Amino acid sequence: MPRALITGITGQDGLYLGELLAAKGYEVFGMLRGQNNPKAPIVEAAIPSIQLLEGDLRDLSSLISAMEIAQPDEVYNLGAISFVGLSWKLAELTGEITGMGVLRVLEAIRIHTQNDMSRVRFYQASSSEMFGKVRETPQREATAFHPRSPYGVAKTFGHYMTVNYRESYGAFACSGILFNHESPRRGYEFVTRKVTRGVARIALGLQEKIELGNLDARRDWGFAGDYVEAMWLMLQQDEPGDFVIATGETHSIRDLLDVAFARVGVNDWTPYVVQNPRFFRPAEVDLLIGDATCARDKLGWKPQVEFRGLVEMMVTADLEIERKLSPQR
Ligand code: G4F
Repeated sequence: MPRALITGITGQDGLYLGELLAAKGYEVFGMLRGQNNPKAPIVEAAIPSIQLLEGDLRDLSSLISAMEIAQPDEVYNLGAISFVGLSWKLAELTGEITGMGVLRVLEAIRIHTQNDMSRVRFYQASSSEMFGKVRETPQREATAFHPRSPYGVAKTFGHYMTVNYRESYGAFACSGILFNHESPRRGYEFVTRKVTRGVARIALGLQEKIELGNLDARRDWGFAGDYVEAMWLMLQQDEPGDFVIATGETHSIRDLLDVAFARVGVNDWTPYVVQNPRFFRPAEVDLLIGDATCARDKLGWKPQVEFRGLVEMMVTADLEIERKLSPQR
């Protein structure tokens, strides 16, 4: 039975990846921060066979202990402060967890394996936010980085550390440069979920408006369930590498609003959306669109859910959740 350790098990990707690995017969260990983490029951309900461990990306010794308990064949580092907007307010902590956390996991593997790092396969959750102010379109593995937020800078550090440990110690270390990926499990702070929840609540008469920031930014949005499959595939190859994971389509926040509101029969959303400067960012990433040709050719990966299907899936799920929360509607 292969053994996998996942940091960031409580997040959207951690849950989908844990489910995927458990279904493939893995013994799955999930790392959680803090005693009595309130999200533990959610993880245990989604992945009944999960074994939860305590550990913190700020604490190397806790990571070494996690390696000793889990004895993993594969480590997936998904833990991070992942909300870009927050990273300006928590710039130092973002550097500590999202950036330095990667180095600590790599060090924990190096110490645990006594420098024989190829024994443990490592996946780093890198991000299209590293492209930032994009140098070319579409973005691919060879595109230069120009991050625009403390989050993007921290992810770039983690990415290069992953490459460096591969080159320095022969680590089987892969970096997945994932473009935005969403699902009904997405946190409410991200724009897709904020919109799909808002649309559901407006349709049910529970909310009047959605307050947003920049409506003109464009993102390449895919389905998180498809993207965790790519993470696993990267670690099953003969050689480690870096891969862009994306749909190859880009849409604006306005397009997102069009599809989400159409799902509840509203064609003109302008009366329901207001812009609030609070949600604008000090520096914006205007356009992201990925070229996942390498992933398709080398991993045999391609996304299954397209943009419209994704947004409709999320509105449908939010209608169900909001109806349950307000049964009188
Ligand atoms: O949904 P977002 O917060 O995602 P963002 O910043 O693109 O980052 C996400 O994807 C990355 C992959 O590229 C991940 F690495 C990262 O961890 C995260 O998962 O914002 C998307 C866009 C931005 O341009 C933002 O300015 O939506 C714009 N936006 C407009 N109004 C808003 C809002 N974003 C949020 N969160 N809230 C708003 O009210």
